[in-house]
Amino acid sequence: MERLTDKPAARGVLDRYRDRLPVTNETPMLSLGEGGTPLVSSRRLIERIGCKDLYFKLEMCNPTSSFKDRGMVVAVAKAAEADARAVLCASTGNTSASAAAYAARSGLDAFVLVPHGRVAKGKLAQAVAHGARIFAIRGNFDDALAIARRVSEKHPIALVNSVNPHRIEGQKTAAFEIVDDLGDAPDLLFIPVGNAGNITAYWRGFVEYFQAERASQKPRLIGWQAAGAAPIVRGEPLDDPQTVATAIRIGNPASWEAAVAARDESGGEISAVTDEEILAAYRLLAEEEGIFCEPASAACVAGLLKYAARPEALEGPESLRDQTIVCVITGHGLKDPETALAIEAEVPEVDADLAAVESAMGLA
Ligand code: AN7
Repeated sequence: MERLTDKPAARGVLDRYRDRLPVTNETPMLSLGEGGTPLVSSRRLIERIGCKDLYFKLEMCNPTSSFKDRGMVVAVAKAAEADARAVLCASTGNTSASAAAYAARSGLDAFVLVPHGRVAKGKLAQAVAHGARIFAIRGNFDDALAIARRVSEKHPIALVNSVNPHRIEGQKTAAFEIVDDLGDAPDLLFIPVGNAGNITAYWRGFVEYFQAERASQKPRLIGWQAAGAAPIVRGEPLDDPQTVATAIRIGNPASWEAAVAARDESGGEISAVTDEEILAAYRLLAEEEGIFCEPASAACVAGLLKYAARPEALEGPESLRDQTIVCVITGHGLKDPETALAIEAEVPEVDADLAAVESAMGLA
C-alpha cells in the first residue's frame, strides 16, 4: 500500500532536498510534511512601501507553525541516525515545540530548557502535548543555552539548537523555495534576528543557489532585532534582554559571527525596532493582510516600514520602486494568544436573541 509519506505534499525537506543536505543511505526519511510553505503577495502593505513586489514567506505554515521545523527535521533525523536516545534544546519556545514534535515522531526523548515565565503559552502547550521533559530555568535563554551545551558535552544527548550544523542546513531550504517560486532571488530579504541562525541559513541557501546558477543574484539581507534585545546592533552582548517578542528575547546570539558575515557579504544591515513598532506591524499584518503571526515575526515587517520611510528608500538609486522584497513570517500568532488578546481583552456579551445581536452590531 502507498504510504502517506510517499505523496508529494508530504515529502518534506529531507526527501525534496536530499542532494543538498547531509542525507546518507542510513538517514531516516523523517517528515511531518515540513517545507513547501506559501509565498503570498502583499495586497495592501505594498502601497505603503512603494516597492515593485512584496511577498510574505509564510513559515508559520510548517507542521508546528514555525520555521524551526525545516532545520529540526534534519537535526533529529541525524541524531536518530547516530543512535542518540534523546535530544536536548534551550528555547524561547519554537525550537522546543519543534524538537518535541520531531522527537515524538522518531521515538526519541526530548529535553527542553526554557527561560522561566517567558515562553508564549501556545509553544509551551506544544512541548507538553508531545511529551517533552520541560524545565523552566531560573534565568534567560542565554543561561539555558549555556547549560544545554554543557549537558550535551557531558552526556550522550544530541543538542538540537542551531549550534548544531544540521539545523542551519535544513533551514537554508527556505531560500531555495523563494528562488524557485520567484524564478530568481529577491532584491531584499527582511528577517527577524534572535539567536541569528535563520539569517545565517538563508544566506547559505541563497549563496548555494547562486553558485549553482539557479539564481542570477543574491539578495541583501536586512535583519531586525527588538530594541531591548539588540546585541548585534549595539555590538555587545546584553545580560537582561527585554521585548514583547519573547521569541527573540536573546542577549548573546549563538550565530553572531555568521550573521554579521551574512549581513556584510550581502551588503545588508541588522537594525532594531521598538516593541511599539513591532506591535503596530503585528496588527497591520493581521488587519490589512489577513496574516496572523507572532510578534517576533512582525519585527521584520516593522523593520520594512521603518526602512521604507528613509529618504534614500523613496528617491534615488537605492529607491525601493524597482525592488522585489520578501519578508520572512517565522511563526504563527496562535502561539502567543496572550499578546493578541491584550489588544482587545473584553469581548462584549449579548443575549441569544436576534434583536439584541442586531442592536449590538449597530444594525437596529
Ligand atoms: C518566531 O525557539 O530562538 O535568529 O529558541 O521563534 O534563527 O534565532 C526562536 C527564534 C524569529 C529568530 N522568529 O530566529 C527558539 C528561538 C521566531 C522565532 C526567531 C525565532 P533566529
